[in-house]
Amino acid sequence: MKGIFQKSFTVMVVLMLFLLTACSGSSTGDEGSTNTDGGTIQAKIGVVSYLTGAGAAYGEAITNGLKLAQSEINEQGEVNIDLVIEDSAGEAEQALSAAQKLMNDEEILAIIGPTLSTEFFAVAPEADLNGISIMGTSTTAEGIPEIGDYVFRNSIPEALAIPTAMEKAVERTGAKKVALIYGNDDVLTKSGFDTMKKAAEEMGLEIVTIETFQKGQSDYNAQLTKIKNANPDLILASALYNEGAVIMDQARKMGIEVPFVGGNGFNSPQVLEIAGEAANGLIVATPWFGESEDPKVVEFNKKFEEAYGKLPDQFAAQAYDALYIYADALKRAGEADRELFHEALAETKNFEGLLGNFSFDEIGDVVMDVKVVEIKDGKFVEFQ
Ligand code: 1QQ
Repeated sequence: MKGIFQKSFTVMVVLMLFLLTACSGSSTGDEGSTNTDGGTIQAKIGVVSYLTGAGAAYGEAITNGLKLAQSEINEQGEVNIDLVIEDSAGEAEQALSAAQKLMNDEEILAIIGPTLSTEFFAVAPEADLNGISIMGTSTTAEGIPEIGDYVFRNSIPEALAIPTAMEKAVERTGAKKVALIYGNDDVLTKSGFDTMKKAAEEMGLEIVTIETFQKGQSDYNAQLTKIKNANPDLILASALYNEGAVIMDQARKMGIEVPFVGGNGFNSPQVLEIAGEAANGLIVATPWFGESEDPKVVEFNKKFEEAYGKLPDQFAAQAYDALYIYADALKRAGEADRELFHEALAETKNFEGLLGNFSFDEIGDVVMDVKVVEIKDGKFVEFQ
């Protein structure tokens, strides 16, 4: 009698435990998974962003774009995304330790960021080894998606953007002689320079001088004097905004009037903020044009301004699209599982975002159109 009672008691306990687990819907040990709640797929996404330091405006725009997308996506109800945001301060080492913390948390499904290519090259190989998808929303240096299968980006590579801007600039100005200036201690600014030099050579332009600088430099007199004396028709500058804007300001003060062609680092309203009038004559390529009449862009501008008190820039728009791309992959994956998510993400094709039609190519790089814009009368306008 006692035996039967004990047996049925054990069966009852096992049954109750089973029911409890089934009802809570929690999955134990399943990487990247969290609860599915009434049909909504719950997922935690880790974000590593440049939130403090000289280039913090990049990270601020990115995280604001992500948060706006998050609130809309969660409101739609099919998926519910929790963002776990870590600051990298624009430093590769800090980015790596922040990313390691995220990767070691089994509830983190995938990662967005870090912001700079310099940081991304430290983090992405580790993410790839750990089998966790990572996507750069602002990283444009050569070689990023090639890091591995789990590595993606939705930002336009410099190798595509810079030659497009250079061609337009040369076509309009008839430039024949160019001067180059670049930061030689940053992966992106170095990569942008390599692209500029190669494109200049291919276009048959004469390179009259090549100048370098370092992060945080404040005086560019030596470099700009050489550039002025070499008398170029166009200056090709590969810099992040905080150095790039100061270079333009000092160049104009020295009487250098020729246009600048910049890389992705210049795609920020911070250039105008810092350089003011001196930023006129900057030409850059970008997938984003804030003045577009596309209703999606108009709506995004409105919501962003309401939420953050200023208009979005390219970095905010790319981050916003990135979270929607993740949400779309998550829906197709059907559950917050790192492996299923990775497979679905890699298959992203013809996603219609703020930045137009978007697909990944076979290595996780972008397939999309770029526009050329210039700063004229203190404003980014379409290049004519
Ligand atoms: C990179 C970039 C920067 C401008 C991002 C802020 O393009 O580091 O790749």
